[in-house]
Amino acid sequence: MIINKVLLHVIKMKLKKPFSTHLGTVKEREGIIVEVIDDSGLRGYGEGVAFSTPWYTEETVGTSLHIMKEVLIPLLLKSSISHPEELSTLFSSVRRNNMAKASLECAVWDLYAKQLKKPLWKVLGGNREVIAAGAVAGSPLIEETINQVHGFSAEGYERIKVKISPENDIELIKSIRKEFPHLRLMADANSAYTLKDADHLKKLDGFGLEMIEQPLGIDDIYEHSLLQRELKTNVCLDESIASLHDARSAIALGSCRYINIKLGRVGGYSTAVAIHDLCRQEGVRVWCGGMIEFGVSRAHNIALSTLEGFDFPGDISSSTRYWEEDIIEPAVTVVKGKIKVPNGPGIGVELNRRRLKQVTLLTEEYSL
Ligand code: OSB
Ligand code: MG
Repeated sequence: MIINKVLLHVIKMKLKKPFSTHLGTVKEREGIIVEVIDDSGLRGYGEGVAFSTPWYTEETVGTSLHIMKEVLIPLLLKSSISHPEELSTLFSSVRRNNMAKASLECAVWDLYAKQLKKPLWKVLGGNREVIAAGAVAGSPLIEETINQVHGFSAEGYERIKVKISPENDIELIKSIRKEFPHLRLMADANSAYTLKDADHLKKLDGFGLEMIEQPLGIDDIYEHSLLQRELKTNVCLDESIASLHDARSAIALGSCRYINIKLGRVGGYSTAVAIHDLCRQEGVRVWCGGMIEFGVSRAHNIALSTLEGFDFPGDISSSTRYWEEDIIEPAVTVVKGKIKVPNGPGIGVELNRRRLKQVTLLTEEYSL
């Protein structure tokens, strides 16, 4: 593959409604849209999913841009790779910075599939024509969270996640269960608890939650294994799993029964697929996480979710969940809780250049 140009578009869009966790509130989303262009003019698309500030992981839009511009893009432009798998070796001289790596790696996979004139999901070995969607409520208020759950449920979402913390957990889950006794419901704590809260968390066992995501420390694997032993509710790890090695440790220790796989958090498809394969072999279930992302990342999440092991609905919602208008066409739509996987080459969606331009703060071009 000869990649002779890379474009970065830094974009910013207002969310329709602010999204809150116990860590803070996202009102506007910045992101980086990546285009890698080959010698015949074909374009692969990726998206940098770091936030403006390091509230979720250590990376930010600023650190991603720095690592991409100063290190990763020069490496990519001067290399000659024949397959996107080779990027993990090419980028191995750079520690972590997984979201920066993933944005380029995913763009190269898209380009590679377009060169083959095949949908990316088929190139990856996926076998699902339709994937199950899932929505996440993000309000600090119980009333408003319940309203959001009503809205999602009316739109056809069959699996709904809510954010919890010690301040709202029991009351929130109890009130939702009262109105939705049979809903596939799960809770994400984004590391709001410590092991001392084990007895408190046991109180959630009676509500039939599908799982509780990342209750303990963002880089903890060991204490989650102690907690999982105490809880009936399945533990799912998100923040703690940034590599294949992390997944191996979590499985060996029995720290979780689910792993939320995010392309950005693990550095792209190579590691995402390796974690998926390992989990299947070891009987740990996986699903695809979300990052309040724009359409390019949504399209990649859809491609990833066609792999056999992604049999639990992920945090993949329609473009209209967060955006008045997305930057891709066609936008992602959810019908009866499902998303149809596009069949065009690569990720199967195009950039909506008019919309992209409206929300672009800065575009930079790098070439050989
Ligand atoms: O912890 O899964 C998370 C959004 C931003 C950062 C972290 C997380 C989330 C979500 C997914 O919960 C929300 C979505 O993309 O719909
Ligand atoms: Mg999470």
